Amino acid sequence: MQFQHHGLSPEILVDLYKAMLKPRMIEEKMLILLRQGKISKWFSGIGQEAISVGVTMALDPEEYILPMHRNLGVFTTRNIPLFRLFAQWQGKMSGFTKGRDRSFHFGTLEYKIVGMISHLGPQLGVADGIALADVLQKNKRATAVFTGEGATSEGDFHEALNIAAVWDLPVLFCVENNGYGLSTPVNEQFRCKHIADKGKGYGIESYIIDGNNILEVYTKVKALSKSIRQRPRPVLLEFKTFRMRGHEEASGTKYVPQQLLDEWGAKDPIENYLQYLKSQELISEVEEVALKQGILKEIDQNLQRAFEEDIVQSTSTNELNDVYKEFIYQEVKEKNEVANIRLVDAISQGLRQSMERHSNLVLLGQDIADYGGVFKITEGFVEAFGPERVRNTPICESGIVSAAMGLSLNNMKAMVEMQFADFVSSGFNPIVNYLAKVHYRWNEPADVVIRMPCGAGVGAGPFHSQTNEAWFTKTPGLKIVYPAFPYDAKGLLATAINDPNPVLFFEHKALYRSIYQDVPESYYTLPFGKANLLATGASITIVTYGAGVHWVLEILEKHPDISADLIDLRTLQPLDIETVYTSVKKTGRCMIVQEDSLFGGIASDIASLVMEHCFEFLDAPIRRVGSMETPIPFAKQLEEQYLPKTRILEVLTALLAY
Ligand SMILES: Cc1ncc(C[n+]2csc(CCOP(=O)(O)OP(=O)(O)O)c2C)c(N)n1
Repeated sequence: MQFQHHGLSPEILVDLYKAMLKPRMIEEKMLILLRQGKISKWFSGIGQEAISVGVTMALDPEEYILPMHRNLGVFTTRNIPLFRLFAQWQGKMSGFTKGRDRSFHFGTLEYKIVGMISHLGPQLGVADGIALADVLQKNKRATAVFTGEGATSEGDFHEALNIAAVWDLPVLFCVENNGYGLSTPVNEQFRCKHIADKGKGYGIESYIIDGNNILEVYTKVKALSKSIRQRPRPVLLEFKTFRMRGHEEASGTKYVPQQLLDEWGAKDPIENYLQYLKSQELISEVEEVALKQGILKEIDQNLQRAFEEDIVQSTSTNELNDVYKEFIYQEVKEKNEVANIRLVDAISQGLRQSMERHSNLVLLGQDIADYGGVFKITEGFVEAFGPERVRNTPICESGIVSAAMGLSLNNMKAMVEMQFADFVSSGFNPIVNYLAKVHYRWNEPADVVIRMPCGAGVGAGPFHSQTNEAWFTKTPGLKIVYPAFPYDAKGLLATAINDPNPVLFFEHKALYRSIYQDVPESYYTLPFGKANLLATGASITIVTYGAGVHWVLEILEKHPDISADLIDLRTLQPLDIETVYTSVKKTGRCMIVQEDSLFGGIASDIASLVMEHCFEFLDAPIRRVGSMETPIPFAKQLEEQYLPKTRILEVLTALLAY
């Protein structure tokens, strides 16, 4: 192995060795503890230390690094106190996740580290968002994100590189090609010769670096990070290396030919570098021994501290309180001037006023810039706020939701417009696994609003008509808003943007241009978790939201003899179930109307809650009305048959006669 010092000072040359030695020695200790049953799982980075250490040493301390499961060297090089790392691995309080997540699945903004989620790929898009925030805030900084060669097969890799390319984001995409993704060798993972070959496809620079040679890693990354700070652009780096141990310790290396292990064993990044330093007389035997003793002592002392710490204790209240970041609702009262506008106008106005109030708010979405979005909500926004804050995105929902997460981690707020709510399925993973869980896992909120133009009745067929709120009401950590009127939509959108938690904001397309209301022209907010009682009556409680509200209103108008409480939920998470209980206790009957197909929807949960809490007050069974259990058909007659609108009166009448 050839080492060239590239004029680096003796101190740096030795520091690089020290920095690699520490994670190696920690790992060796962990392997012993694993055998003793004192820790549960271990993902080894032995043999790959030069990459984590070289990249981290090359970056400035205030630059973000997004490591994966084999990058212990990132954490140690950023000087995280070892007892905190050990406590993290033991699920203890001094760790970074209060015992809620394991191993390297955490971030710590104190050290500018943003750890992975198990799904690997979303990490790459998060790096894009962090880098975008740096560019927008005029910080001349680079961001480094790690991935294995296996995870480059995920769509997220493609999306993140493509986004970074079209937006000229200063991201170092660091691929550690260690030969295997669990048991799958590279030739079953991709067809090109090198991962670096893929850079060309994205129109970005790429380099192959010997990942076992610390001097090559450090000097190349140092030069590239300097360059991309000055001239922001992404760079793809393929580090050639090898995974010397099993995917995790329990899975072994039986499938790896011994010859490969021998070849790469001879290229050990630490041992070879030590010999080089000795040949240059930069380190002596005595210094080497003293260094190792020092690290060993540090490990033992810190381990003892972590072992001595009590196992984590919590209460269910504590756990529940950490799902969301605390948000103290600030009421902003409306002024008197009103205009009679449509739902679509109210949303546009609310969004525009939020852009004026929050200079760190960035809008992301397909065709939202000059084109104004397919529903024209952002028409004129580019002129008002500039193309940096109103950004057309490539068609890549997962990458963009991840980028929104990254913006939030780096002091910005993000609003993502799904072109149609249906397409959120392509961004589902980062929403339910990253945004929803990040505050509970490591106390950082996802300050992201995702706008969801949804709903049927517009003859748009199975992929442009869904109202898919139930995909998300299931997931703790998300807030779900679903207004039925322009006034509510404007005020609730303002609150959604103020709230630092991830909010899915549903906007019914069929209501966009059909529902008018007098709406205050000034900025105002409305609170989450407060249903609206739209009609009062004695005989039955009707609970609904979105288009359902207008269907029921139409029926009540046509049948003034029906004496009903009509509750518009407005937000589904938080859910104002108390208003429902109060009403049911008065009326003794309850019907819930939802537009989505019935099974597994919010109506089922409300029915259960009412049954559990109001059983003695009920004079009739609770009835749910929803769409048929089919995809949404295109032809008008079929769509009408699918939707519940024509079945509401029948159920209502039956319930009243019960
Ligand atoms: C979306 C997803 N699919 C599968 C897995 C299971 N899994 C975890 S790591 C891994 C292999 C990753 O290989 P690579 O990206 O090369 O990284 P390495 O482990 O080699 O460092 C697999 C299949 C996962 N965590 N997430």
